[in-house]
Amino acid sequence: MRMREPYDRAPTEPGPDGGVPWAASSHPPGLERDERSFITRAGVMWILDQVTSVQDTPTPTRPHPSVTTLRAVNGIVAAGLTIGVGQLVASVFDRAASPLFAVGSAVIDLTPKPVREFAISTFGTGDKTALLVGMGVIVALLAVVAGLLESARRWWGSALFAAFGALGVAAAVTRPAAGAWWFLPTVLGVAAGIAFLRFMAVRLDSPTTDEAGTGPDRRTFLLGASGAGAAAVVTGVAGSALDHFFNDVSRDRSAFSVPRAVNTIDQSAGDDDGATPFITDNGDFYRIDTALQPPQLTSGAWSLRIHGMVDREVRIDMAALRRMPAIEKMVTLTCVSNEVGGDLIGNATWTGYRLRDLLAMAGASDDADMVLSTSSDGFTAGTPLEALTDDRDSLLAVAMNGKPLPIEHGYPARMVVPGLYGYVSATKWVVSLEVTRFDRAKAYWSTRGWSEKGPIKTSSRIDVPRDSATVNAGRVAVGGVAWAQPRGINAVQVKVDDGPWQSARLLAPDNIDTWRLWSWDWDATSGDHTLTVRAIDGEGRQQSAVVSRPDPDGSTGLHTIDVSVS
Ligand SMILES: Nc1nc2c(c(=O)[nH]1)N[C@H]1C(S)=C(S)[C@@H](COP(=O)(O)O)O[C@H]1N2
Ligand SMILES: [Mo]
Repeated sequence: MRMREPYDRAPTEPGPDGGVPWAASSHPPGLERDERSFITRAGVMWILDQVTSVQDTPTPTRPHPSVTTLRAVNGIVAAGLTIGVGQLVASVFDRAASPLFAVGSAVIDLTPKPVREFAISTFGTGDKTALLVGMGVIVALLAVVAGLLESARRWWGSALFAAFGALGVAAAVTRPAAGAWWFLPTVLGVAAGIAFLRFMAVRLDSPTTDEAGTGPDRRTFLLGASGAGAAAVVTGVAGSALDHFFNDVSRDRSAFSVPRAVNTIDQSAGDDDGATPFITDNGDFYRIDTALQPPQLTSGAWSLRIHGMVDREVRIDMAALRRMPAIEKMVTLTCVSNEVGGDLIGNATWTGYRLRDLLAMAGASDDADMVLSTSSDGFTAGTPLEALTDDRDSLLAVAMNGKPLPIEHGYPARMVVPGLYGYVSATKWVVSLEVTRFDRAKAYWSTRGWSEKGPIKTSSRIDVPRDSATVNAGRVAVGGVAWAQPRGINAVQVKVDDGPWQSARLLAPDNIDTWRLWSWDWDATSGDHTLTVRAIDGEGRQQSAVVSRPDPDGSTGLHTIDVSVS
């Protein structure tokens, strides 16, 4: 049982110039300086007491936090400080250099294939948030260990910080886009963390602090911990504010004018009674990439280097690019990780420049068969040279559905290649095209067990009714999408239970490079039913019914849904 400590002791403890510094600025009129500082200090102590569970009425079940708890808190606050300072320092140069993002990005790059697939199928586009939360939990646990160790065995907690600092530095300097100073955010962050950890451990371990965590140094600790905790938050927030100030490209993007295309495509030609909109809104478009934070690249800072097996190396900036004729084209992007029935697919109108024209400026060697494209954050894709030079009009796109590319979709420039999965072709934030050969270069996912070539497999999906839906007997509208870029879709068929395949109606527009909307009227009878869909591509070939996983070159199998009819 513990009693509240008498606060009237507080004002007699001298602060600098007899008061406390934070009382000096704003003060209620009519109070003497001593009274002000007393009130302020009493206020701070009151708040501290609330957060540390000291009660007026003796409550033996809620004692002071024990010194063990305080040691754990010490570790957590020190870790918070490390991360906050790291974010702040990184923001001045490049936020990707912060220990948090560098380690997170390294984890993404090192994630084994099954784990990545699990993450994408479990968290979808929220996989990055899930990673950050997971990292937060691990950091917190390690921080607690460090806090306890620092007291149990002097310097061991600091050593743990240093060890993880070394990991952070290793992660940062080995990022593909790393600059020479990328070690700095981690080093300064860890230095701040260790300084705090050590300083506070001395207070906590002083003879005046007993096992129950009481004693004068406890106050020092709590003040210090709250201060450092606040500092961690402030540096973190200031870091992201500075980052916005220095690196945010949203203003640059708003000022970017979409080039006028020399061709026009008829946007009104589509039937509008599809189960899914033919054009996917930018905001609804799936996003898949390895970037923990989308790279921030202004249109002025951007340029594209075309090099390798070429007659002459070319570097083209945005101004030069804009002098070329722009075209627009509807293309459905598809992710190789898309499961049967999945939603990692979207269709947009892209405005951009023919990659064929750009490659022609450099003059690709006849010996070359691959273009290794690289993004500003070091992602690479290996695309067959032919897919970029034949008449499918592969694009270096700068606009998506009439708007500058959204930052997470590759602003200011990305590749869009009809007919190939995104991982081998759709490089966002693209800054380099190396003309090379498949037997000389390996792209990001090809070094991680995925197929070198990624032609899109014929597939189809039922969007209405939803799986497990209940519908009324009678006429039920069934509909969805089917795709086989760049072969197009000849037919879509639906079957109920083990019944015969029945032809669905294909909606306009009919494009070989986009998905095709379809609909089918079902005369539903009561009971539980399974609906299955399959597509026949433009070459007359049926979608494969063999069930296979996305890994290594795209899933196959037929999409089915269960519906109960009442
Ligand atoms: N820079 C970069 N570009 C990238 C990727 C990436 O990880 N980094 N992922 C690719 C993959 S796997 C796909 S499916 C498409 C997705 O494009 P979206 O996010 O615009 O839908 O981008 C491709 N381009
Ligand atoms: Mo993908």
